[in-house]
Parts: sequence; C-alpha cells; structure tokens
Amino acid sequence: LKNLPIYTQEEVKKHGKEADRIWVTYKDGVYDVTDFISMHPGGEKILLAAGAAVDPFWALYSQHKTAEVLKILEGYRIGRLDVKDVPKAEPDAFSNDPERHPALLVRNAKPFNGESPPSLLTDHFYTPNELFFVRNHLPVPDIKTEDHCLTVETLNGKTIDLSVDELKKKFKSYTIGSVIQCAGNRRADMNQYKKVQGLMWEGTAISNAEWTGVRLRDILADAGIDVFDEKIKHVHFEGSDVDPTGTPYGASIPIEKARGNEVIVAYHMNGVDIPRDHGAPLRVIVPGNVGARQVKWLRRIIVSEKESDSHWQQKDYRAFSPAVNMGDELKWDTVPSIQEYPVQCAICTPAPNTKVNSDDGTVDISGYAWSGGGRGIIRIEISVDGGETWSSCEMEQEKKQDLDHMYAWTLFKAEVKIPPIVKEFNIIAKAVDRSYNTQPETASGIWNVRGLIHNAWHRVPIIVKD
Ligand code: HEM
Ligand code: MTE
Ligand code: MO
Repeated sequence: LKNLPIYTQEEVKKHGKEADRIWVTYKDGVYDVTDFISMHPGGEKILLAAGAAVDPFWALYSQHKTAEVLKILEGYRIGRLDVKDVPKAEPDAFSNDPERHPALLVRNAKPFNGESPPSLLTDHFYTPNELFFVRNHLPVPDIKTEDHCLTVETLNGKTIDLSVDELKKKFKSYTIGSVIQCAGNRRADMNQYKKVQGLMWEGTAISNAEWTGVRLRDILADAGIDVFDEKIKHVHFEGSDVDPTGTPYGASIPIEKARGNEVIVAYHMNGVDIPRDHGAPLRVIVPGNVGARQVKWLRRIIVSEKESDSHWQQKDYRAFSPAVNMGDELKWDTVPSIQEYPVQCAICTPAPNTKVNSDDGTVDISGYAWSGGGRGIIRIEISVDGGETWSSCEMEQEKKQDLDHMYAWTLFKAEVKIPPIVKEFNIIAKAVDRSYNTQPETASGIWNVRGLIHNAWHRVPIIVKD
C-alpha cells in the first residue's frame, strides 16, 4: 500500500463522470471504479461521486460501511489521497431521527432498519406501533402536520394542493387492516441457501396494522382526474425524504390498483397519528402489495402513462431469475417491478435452536401467514418429519375481511409432538392462499441475486435434550 502513488483532489477530479476511467476517493484511498459501475446494486447513483469523494454519500447510505463493501472497494485501489485533501468527518444526517423501541432488532442503524422482535410479534393481531418493523432508505423527515402540503398532479401537469386538515374534512374516512412486508423479508434465509446482496432481514420485516385515511380515488376525482382515462396507466407517489441531490424516495402502482376500494392515503396507524418512522403525517397504504410501494411522508401524487422513474421502482425491488448471478450485469428493464406479494408464512416462536426436553412431549409454536392481492389464507400446515406428514394449525383472522379481500395477516398457533428418539428436528411451516397458491419447498427455484420475496417453507431447528 505504501508504494502506491499519491494523488491530489485536483487529479482525481479529472476522472469525473465524462472521463474514460472513473475514480472516486474514500477517506485517504483513491479508487478506479470504472469496471464496477454496471454491477453497482445502487445503480447510477454511484456516478454522483465520480471524480470526488464517496464520503458524503456514504454518510447517508451507511450500508456501505461494512467489511464486505470496503473489501469490494479495496479491489479497485489505485493510490492514496494527498493528506491535505482527505475529507473531514461528515455531520450526522440522522441526528434528528426519532427514538426507537429497544426491542426492535437493528439491521442497519443509519438509515434505520429494524425488524420486529419475533418473540413478541404474534402476541398482538395488530402490531403495536412501537414494535412495527421500520424500513428507511434515508433520514426521517421532521414534518409539522400544519405545514404539510399534499400535491396532486394531473396528466397535463395541473396541480392541486391539499393540507392534512382539508384532506380529513373533504373526504370520507376508511379504516383497513393491512400488512406491510418488505420485499427483503427472509433474505438471510435465502442467503444461507446461496449468497445474496442486501440487508440481512430474518423473518420479521413484516407487521400488521389498522390504517385510517381517505381513498386515493376520491382524491384523484376531486382533482378532476378520470381514473378510467386510458392514458393513465400508473400513479406515482413521492416521499418527503430526499437524498443529497434532493431526489425523494418514490414509487408507483398500476392505475387498476390505484382506483380500487382498498388504497388509501392514511393519517392514522392503529388509531393514533402515524408515528414519524412510519410516514407522519401522511402515507399511502396499498393493501396486498409489497412494502416498497407504500410511500411514507407522502407529499406528491402524480398520474402518468409511465411507471415512476425512481431508483426504487426501476433499479431495485425486481427479482431476477436464478440464472442471473452475483457479479453479472443486472438488466433491470428485463424484469417487472414487484407489486403483489406471493404467499408467505413463517414461524415466530420458538426461536431457532431452542432446546426442549423430550419429556415435555410437545412444543407450542406461533407464526404468521399472508398473501398479496387480498388473497386470504385458507390453511397453514406444520411438519416435523421433513415434509412427509403435515398437521393443520389454528388460525386467527380479521372477521371483517373475507377470503377475497384479506389484507390483514393470519396468525397461527399449534402444539406439535416432539418426534421420538431424535436429538434434533426441524419444525416446517407453509401456507395455502385463496388461489390455492402455496410455497416452494426450498429456495433453489426462486433464488435471486438481490434476495427478494423469499417464501420457501420456513424451517426452525429445535434441539432435543433427554
Ligand atoms: C448499494 C457498493 C458508491 C448508493 C451498494 C451495495 C454495494 C455498493 C456493494 C450493496 C449493499 C448491500 O448489500 O445492500 C458501492 C461502491 C461504491 C458505491 C463500491 C464506490 C464508489 C455509491 C454512491 C452512492 C451509492 C456514491 C450514492 C448515493 C447506493 C444505493 C444502494 C447501494 C442507493 C442501494 C441500497 C439499497 O439496497 O437500498 N453499493 N457503492 N453507492 N449504493 Fe453503493
Ligand atoms: N417511503 C419513503 N418515503 N421512504 C422509504 O424509505 N421505504 C419503503 C416503504 N415506503 C420507504 C417508504 C419500504 S422498502 C418498505 S418495506 C416500507 O416503507 C416499510 O414501512 P415501515 O417502515 O412503516 O414498516
Ligand atoms: Mo422494503
């Protein structure tokens, strides 16, 4: 390392995004990352740092500050940065984030990503707000409800502004029980089958709440938008959380979904104002779809012929074929964005590797199941012999929702017999939804580089003591 050349910031600057070779710096390192750009999981955002330091960007995207990412970066090292040019420590962009419940399992601190504690998750049909999992991509906005403005934009660019108060007064309110599940839920499990890239969520990047708000289609109609206009194919949502270039988090959903009964702009979560981490004062709830489309801190709604061009709509949250491997170029436009979720089910208690006594005879288990598109869960089955034989579980569902409009989850319980003689066994759970869809046995056929929508049979190893 000592023998590597020393460069000044001036020299690095010549390798900006128009140059043949693209350089970046991190702390006192100089890197030629030209060959990495097409493989970057964060897409072309990497070019924001071309010819300059990644430090201010990584201060906001601190998922880069892992041994693994630093190792990738070191592979492109070409030199050292002149001491006088080494950037000072960045101010903490997350210092105004809200406090969180200590029971959340932190998968990344800044931006905050915390999983619900599995040992508590099945105690409540509606997850208490404090224990609801959190998935943030950026610092949490601090919005005064009185100052917030929701802008609706029509096809010809006309805009209508609504305050939170106006929204509440103008439109009829609806309450709906609905799950939010991150597309990365159970990624750690898929990673054990074969390495994937992303936040290592275990099985509880999912929670269920009762949301109150007004119908999206009522807001659109009020803005003079005809939701059956054939030119309108998608509805975009823009958050108030922005990256260093001022670009907000964004996503979109198809118009058929947007004009349905169930999509609302919510202001209450379990009967109280939505907490900051979950989108205060307004967020869109898209029941039955993946978490990424349910934009928090909602400030703009746009109807359009096209999908949102947000990074998170175009270059993330799309699941590739198992034929696409780590390091391959990711051709994002060859796969559609994830909208509805497939059928999912996981055991929350007991925890993996729990020790039981063979004398106990049985083990109590609990967990959740859910499917996208409002498809209710028709049954959940458990096996302790590797899937040879199955027994059914007792289910708890929301009585207001029927099997064709079931957006809340199903909680389940069972008492399983400890198999004789064995020193160890797996409890396996799987669910069947309203369309008789069920889950794949293993990750082999659904493995994808970004580790998305993992829904193979959930297996929890149990140790038997005599
Ligand atoms: C994600 C590497 C620069 C934005 C990632 C990941 C890697 C990586 C390995 C995947 C992390 C994971 O496992 O989740 C690098 C390297 C860089 C670089 C080696 C050196 C130049 C940047 C810059 C930005 C950026 C300058 C500017 C904002 C992102 C974003 C993601 C990402 C948005 C996706 C995070 C998500 O999953 O939501 N990067 N990155 N990266 N990177 Fe970078
Ligand atoms: N909305 C904004 N504005 N910013 C975000 O980072 N994350 C999305 C979605 N909406 C996100 C967002 C993702 S990927 C998920 S899984 C859900 O919010 C998580 O919602 P929660 O934090 O309330 O659990
Ligand atoms: Mo997510």
